[in-house]
Amino acid sequence: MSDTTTSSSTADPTDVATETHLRTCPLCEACCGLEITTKGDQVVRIRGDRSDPYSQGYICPKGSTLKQLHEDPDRLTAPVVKRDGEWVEVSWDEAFQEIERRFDALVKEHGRSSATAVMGNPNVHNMGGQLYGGAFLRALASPSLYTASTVDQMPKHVTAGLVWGDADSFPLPDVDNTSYMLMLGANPHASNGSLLTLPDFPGRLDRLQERGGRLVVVDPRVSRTAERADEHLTIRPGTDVLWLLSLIEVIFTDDLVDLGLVADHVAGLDEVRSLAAAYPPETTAAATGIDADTTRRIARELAAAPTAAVYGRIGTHTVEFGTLSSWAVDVLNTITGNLDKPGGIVFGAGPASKDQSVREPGGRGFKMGRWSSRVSSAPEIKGEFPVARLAEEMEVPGEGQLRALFLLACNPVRSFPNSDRLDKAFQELDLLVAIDPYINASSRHAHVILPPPSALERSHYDFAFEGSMIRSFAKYSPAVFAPDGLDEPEILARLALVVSGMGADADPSLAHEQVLNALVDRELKAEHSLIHGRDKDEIMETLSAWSWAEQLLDFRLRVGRFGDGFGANPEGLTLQRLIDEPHGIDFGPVTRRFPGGIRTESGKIELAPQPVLNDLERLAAADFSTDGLVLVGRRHLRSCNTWMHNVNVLIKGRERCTLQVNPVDAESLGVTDGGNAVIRSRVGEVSAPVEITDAVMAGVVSLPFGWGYDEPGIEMHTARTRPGVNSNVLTDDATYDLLSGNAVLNGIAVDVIPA
Ligand SMILES: Nc1nc2c(c(=O)[nH]1)N[C@H]1C(S)=C(S)[C@@H](COP(=O)(O)OP(=O)(O)OC[C@H]3O[C@@H](n4cnc5c(=O)[nH]c(N)nc54)[C@H](O)[C@@H]3O)O[C@H]1N2
Ligand SMILES: Nc1nc2c(c(=O)[nH]1)N[C@H]1C(S)=C(S)[C@@H](COP(=O)(O)OP(=O)(O)OC[C@H]3O[C@@H](n4cnc5c(=O)[nH]c(N)nc54)[C@H](O)[C@@H]3O)O[C@H]1N2
Ligand code: SF4
Ligand SMILES: [Mo]
Repeated sequence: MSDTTTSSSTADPTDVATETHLRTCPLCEACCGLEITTKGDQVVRIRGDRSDPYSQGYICPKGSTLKQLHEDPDRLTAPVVKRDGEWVEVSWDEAFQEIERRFDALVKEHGRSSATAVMGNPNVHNMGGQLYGGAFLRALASPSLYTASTVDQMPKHVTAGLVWGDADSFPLPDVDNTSYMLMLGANPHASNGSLLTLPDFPGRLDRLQERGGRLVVVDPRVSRTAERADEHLTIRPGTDVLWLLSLIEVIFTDDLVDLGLVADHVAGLDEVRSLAAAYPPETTAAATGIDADTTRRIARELAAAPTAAVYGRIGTHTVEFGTLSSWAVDVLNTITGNLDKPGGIVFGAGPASKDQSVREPGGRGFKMGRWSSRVSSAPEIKGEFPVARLAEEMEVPGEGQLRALFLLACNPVRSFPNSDRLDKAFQELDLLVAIDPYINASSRHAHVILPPPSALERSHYDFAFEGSMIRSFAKYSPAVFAPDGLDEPEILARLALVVSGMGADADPSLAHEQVLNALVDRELKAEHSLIHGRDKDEIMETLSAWSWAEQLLDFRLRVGRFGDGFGANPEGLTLQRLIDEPHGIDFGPVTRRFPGGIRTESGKIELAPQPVLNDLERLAAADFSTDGLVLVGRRHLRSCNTWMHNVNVLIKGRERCTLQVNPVDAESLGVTDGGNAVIRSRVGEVSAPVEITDAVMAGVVSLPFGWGYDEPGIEMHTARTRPGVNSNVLTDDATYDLLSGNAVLNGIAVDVIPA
């Protein structure tokens, strides 16, 4: 079902036709449109698709490396099983049989609570994880679950859940239309954005400035984004919450509160006023390093701007009070009249999703802590436990001790805090299964590795990110090449059958049918559905021509907000229509979400939810004394978390895994530019080359995240030539953001000494 425009090439004597394939880059949240030229089974060229209405030709240096990733000799193309310490390539049947043998024995002896799943970032970038991950989890029936959300955005889920009752509706700054953007702890010039799908985010910031808008960046480092901003404020890591509370305080004290379009739907304003009163700018300046006059001025600018958007990301979330920071951002957007407003904060309206705004306000609200973890009693949030509590669940004996882990696109030994501790615990497991293309720091400890096909060998739709776009946009990417192995949906389906006890030889379409039937049944029953009460057989018959993932996609598009409702709206969206418009379809800017989309029990936007009030007491008791060095991370445009350093074009050139040290600190520490330094935290130490630079504020050092490829057993040979060091040896799992379970990855107390 591949859409290709074929043209015969006159220049080439070999007479193999060149083909052009249009698809979305699945590597980061920007979701850029790509134009891929192939000749036979070779990729000739990858460039930005200028006719993609959302990304308009933008591409970063990673986008074209889908070719190198596809061709990487280290990428596994068949399952491997470890026998007597050696990797042996096996058939898919043998791989699933091996898992079945080990898993059944384990469950018989220790029960289902001895196994869990750990899901990593790439799951949100592929249809396998998005559509069949849930089926696997249900089949696994483990009382626990760990995902990369608790090293990332869980604070934003929690506040979205508490404030407007929908944990998966992220507030999106309308960058294309705003006149003032206050950005904290994000560096889209490197990351291309997160919880905000905005291809060419840097270019869009330029245009914001060109049309007279103002960009203010708050970051302990002079990131590339900070450098280009109209104003950059350096802040002591981990103190954003204090500064944001001061902004709120000024807006109340100066009587600048304006609730704008949501004025009739806000509760808790008086509570916010009284609790912010404890944080006038003078009281937070010493901790944050931002003087009171500047804070007052920014608060007034924010309130006065015709449209404004406050945006906080990794740097504000992966800290001890990440959820309070996230909440304070939501409060600021609300009390400056920018919530649910064009040019302010908008909400996604993905074509495969429902229109929330047409319902009455109110809902079941957001519940957390419905159960807790075994060792530390950490509350579940969105069904998950904090990854910072994973190691202890493997280490501490007793009923429910974790003995089996399924790593679904996750590399915890590089991406989770205190990773050396995890590394040791992984070696004690009775069963470790990794769905991963590489033998890396985590999967080297696996008993079985199941490799997914390359990104070019799979079809793609951005279920996760269509809702983070400021326009409603849909695009389908058929596979460029046929998979050389099992597609990820089928890997997950077969794994689901194995762990459900149906066996390695069961027909995987059983798992798919379960997913499809559940989806269709739910929709047929739903009162507001376009297909409420329709004949199921007719619907199933219509879908049957497609492949598995396409059946689910076609269904969701057709019952979604622009869908054809299986004939109810003949002009509406179907998968076939998307295939016929391979650059993607732009349905225009997102429209207002509230009040219909408010899903709290009260039907109000709850600015002062009880869990936040409780956590503010924890904040009041916290120690923000400023002595000692702290470590923050950073990303580079040519990286992608913990796995893309095996692409030579992305790692060549200047050494990038350096410890950045401010000249003032370098002097007192006695470290030299280019020399090595030992960086030591409570939990571990690493040694890295020093880069002396004004790009970090005094008192702060920075080491990038995602490196460390030189340990035994890691089979990533290009990465090994520039291995770098793993910054998560230093991050501490003892402290975490209690309200969301999120790990603390920034603001780590460290000592630095010359090596
Ligand atoms: N110190 C520090 N730690 C951090 C962060 C930080 O800023 N600082 N950032 C955190 C954040 S935001 C995140 S999201 C996490 C990311 O960390 P992880 O969730 O571990 O995700 P990745 O490193 O992107 O990839 C994980 C694994 O997926 C594999 N993979 C790649 N593509 C596919 C695929 O299509 N299918 C499958 N099955 N596997 C695939 C890769 O080989 C890799 O082994 O790290 C977190 N850790
Ligand atoms: N090239 C590339 N792109 C990526 C990724 C990648 O690894 N490489 N990863 C993807 C993923 S999974 C994610 S989640 C996104 C993340 O995207 P972003 O949220 O933009 O993350 P970073 O680029 O790490 O930028 C975080 C910034 O926070 C700053 N910071 C650290 N501590 C604090 C603090 O306490 N307060 C404040 N105000 N700032 C602080 C850091 O100096 C850094 O500049 O990027 C995605 N895109
Ligand atoms: S910014 Fe780069 S990695 Fe991200 S989607 Fe676009 S091309 Fe791919
Ligand atoms: Mo992330």
